[in-house]
Amino acid sequence: MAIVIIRQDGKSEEWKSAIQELAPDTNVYVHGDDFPKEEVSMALVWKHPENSLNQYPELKLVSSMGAGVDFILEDPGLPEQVAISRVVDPLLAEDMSEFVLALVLGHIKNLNTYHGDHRRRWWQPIAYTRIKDTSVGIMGLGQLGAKVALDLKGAGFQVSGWSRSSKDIPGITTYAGQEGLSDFLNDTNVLVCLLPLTPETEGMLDEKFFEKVEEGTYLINVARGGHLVENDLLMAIENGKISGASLDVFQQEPLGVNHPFWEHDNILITPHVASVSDMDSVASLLLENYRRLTDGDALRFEVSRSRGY
Ligand code: NDP
Ligand code: OXD
Repeated sequence: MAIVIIRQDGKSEEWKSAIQELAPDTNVYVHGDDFPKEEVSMALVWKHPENSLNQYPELKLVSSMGAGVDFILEDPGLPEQVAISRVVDPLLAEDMSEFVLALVLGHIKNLNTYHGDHRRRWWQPIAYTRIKDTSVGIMGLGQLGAKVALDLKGAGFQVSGWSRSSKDIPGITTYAGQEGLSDFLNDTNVLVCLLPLTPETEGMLDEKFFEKVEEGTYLINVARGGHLVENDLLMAIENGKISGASLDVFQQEPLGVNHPFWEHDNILITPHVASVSDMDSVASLLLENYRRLTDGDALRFEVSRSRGY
């Protein structure tokens, strides 16, 4: 039994060290090195190359090294019989919550606009909005969305949330399914996308969707670039349905140098950093599932292939 790490961002060796420090007796390999492939029972992946997983004949479990699994399920070479799991870490949820809080506050206090004005040496006061007068709507009330919702509520915002199945979260107005979407959007000044990317949610932030939002809604997308039809956002900002956006994720990452988002005054760009897997904390979670796999115990944080998350 062994673990293989498959990533393309140059961080595999660092992860290998973090895992081996916690479990010195475990065989941990880096994809691309020379080692017996048939030893590997668990693959730890982050945006791995297509058709790398099917090189491991004894693979039983593929774990994302982050919260999302969209890139695993999209791999045409994903072996059919393997289980899939992901990272569920309170630290990841805390980091996401802090990031979203920063973006919402920056928006209601006009910080992005002042940043542009500063560059132009313009002294131009703008009316601000108070926390208690701001309704934030969270799309996706899972591990991250629910934490964000509760923390924003605790900070004094009016908060609602939308998910696939009904939820009962104290202090949060919740809506579910397509039938609840319009009411949810009517209730929202700032919309935060924290959905997983699935065939159902792909491209859902599109022209038709933007027609349904309240005039002047602000969009925060910290989920996946695939949720957003990027040209439709530009049109929605042009026609005033959307007042602006903070975007952490994009159809193509890194965002191309000629992309129109870079030049847009009402769009704040961050480079997919809302919440980054903490190596020490995540290494021990990944090892716990490896131990469970090895001992034949039930796995944690398994993903449903049919739901797509
Ligand atoms: P979860 O799987 O815990 O939660 C997903 C939520 O989305 C659930 O509430 C689910 O509803 C809801 N949902 C799924 N499909 C639909 C649908 N069709 N309609 C309505 N609601 C739906 O995910 P996490 O909270 O852990 O993570 C969310 C995403 O955040 C990740 O998939 C990842 O893409 C992104 N992410 C981004 C990061 C960044 O740095 N930018 C960092 C970490 C994650 P229900 O509860 O009913 O099942
Ligand atoms: C994740 C991410 O899914 O970093 O964890 O986007």
